[in-house]
Amino acid sequence: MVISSIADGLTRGIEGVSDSISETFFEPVIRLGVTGLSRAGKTVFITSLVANLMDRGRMPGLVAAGDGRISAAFLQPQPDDTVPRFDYETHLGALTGATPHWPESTRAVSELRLSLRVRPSGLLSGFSGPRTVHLDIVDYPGEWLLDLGLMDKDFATWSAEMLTRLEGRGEGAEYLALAKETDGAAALEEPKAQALARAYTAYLTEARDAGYSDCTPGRFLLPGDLEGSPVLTFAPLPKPDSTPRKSLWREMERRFEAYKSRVVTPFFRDHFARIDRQVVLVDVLGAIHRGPAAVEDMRQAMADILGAFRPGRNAFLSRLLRGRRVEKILFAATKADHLHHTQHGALAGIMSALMREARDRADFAGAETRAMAIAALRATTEETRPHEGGSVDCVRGTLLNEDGSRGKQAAFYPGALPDDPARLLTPARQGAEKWLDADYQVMRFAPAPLTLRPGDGPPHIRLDRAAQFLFGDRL
Ligand SMILES: Nc1nc2c(ncn2[C@@H]2O[C@H](COP(=O)(O)OP(=O)(O)OP(=O)(O)O)[C@@H](O)[C@H]2O)c(=O)[nH]1
Ligand SMILES: [Mg+2]
Repeated sequence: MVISSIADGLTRGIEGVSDSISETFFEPVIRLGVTGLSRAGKTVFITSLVANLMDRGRMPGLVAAGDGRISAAFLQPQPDDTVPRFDYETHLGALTGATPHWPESTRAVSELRLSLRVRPSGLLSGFSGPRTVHLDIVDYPGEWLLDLGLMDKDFATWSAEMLTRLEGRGEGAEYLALAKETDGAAALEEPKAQALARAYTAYLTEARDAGYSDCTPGRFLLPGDLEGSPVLTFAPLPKPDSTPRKSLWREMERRFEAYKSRVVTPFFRDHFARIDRQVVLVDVLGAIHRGPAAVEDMRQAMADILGAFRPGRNAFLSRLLRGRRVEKILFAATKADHLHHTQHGALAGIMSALMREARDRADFAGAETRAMAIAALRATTEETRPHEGGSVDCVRGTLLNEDGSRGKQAAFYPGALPDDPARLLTPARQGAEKWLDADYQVMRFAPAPLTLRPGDGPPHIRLDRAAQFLFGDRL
């Protein structure tokens, strides 16, 4: 499937450039945002989605594909010339090569345009020929959404809030001590500013590794090509009594404002504000495995991230969106191939409950929402094994060693997820240290070597249903 489709996509793509301009008005564009915290599975999701839209044999749940109305799918040059292209071919090569491996971590926004030739359905089908629908897929780190909280704050307010938060955290002690002995009224010395920013970044890194998700400014952790630039060289400070011109405080304040206007605003304006449909990927199983604190932290991070989807609360975002809104949001618990299908319902239930708590605070400005358990790339097969006189439903796959090499084949049972999500979410919220009735395991599996029938994309779980919810109505 792979080679022919890519080659096909390339030649067609080139044809496409010349005739696309006049047609643009008649060709609907769907901008699909794909986000999630780091390692949630964004890259694998996009790669497998695109591969499965090119070869649609495993996409019966996408109605237009099931009905055979999609006659072609091809990659085209994306419309945004300054955004890095999602490196589909490299990621697909990683996942489907002779010794398949997971793709590298990606740390910035990227975009890909997939165009579909679709025959209309229903009454219109006899009257009009196929149309082209463009799917612009935008991959961006969920962490960047957390910066929205900075937009309606000034430096003094943000500093005070951050320093208070650090008080309660062991990870923050070192930075706090440094900030307290710093005189913000003194004249700016660049090495001092850099040392503060470095120490604050070190705190953020530690806090993130400890499982906290409220780690702003988000770009400190994922700086990309901004690394070392003044917009990333600030840190929260206690406000001195006087803040003379050219003081450290004044310069930090200026850089904070620059971060908002030069880093955060362009992201929301150029990417976020243009999204029509959104999928938020969540590694629920990974969090459950790490324990109640990780689950609670993830719930809070989700609520913060999802704040971006209720623009009414944020003056900055309301101005930017001017009434535009995301029409559908899918919350997908990823990596469901770690579980036997008999447990997928429970996983979707937990995803839904996590999302419901966030939704209680806002209605997502009218967006339609859904929760699902999916696996973008299925790395396991199911197996029922005898166990203590009964049987147990497992999954089997190739284990992934710590160093990334492929380990041995193993059957694996992660533990029974409760049917009632409250059995996990309540102790998490109450600050339990470990799960009471059960222990949940997670293994990392390597992607399985694939031999695909012509017309079939890579194996997945419910990727077709996810696609149907996200954009099936527009095909
Ligand atoms: N078994 C299984 N593992 C998956 C699946 N999707 C992702 N993973 C695992 O999750 C890891 C992260 O996936 P990515 O797609 O790179 O995640 P990401 O969100 O793009 O991560 P960053 O680019 O680092 O933000 C992979 O290396 C795999 O180990 C899946 O469908 N099944
Ligand atoms: Mg990625």
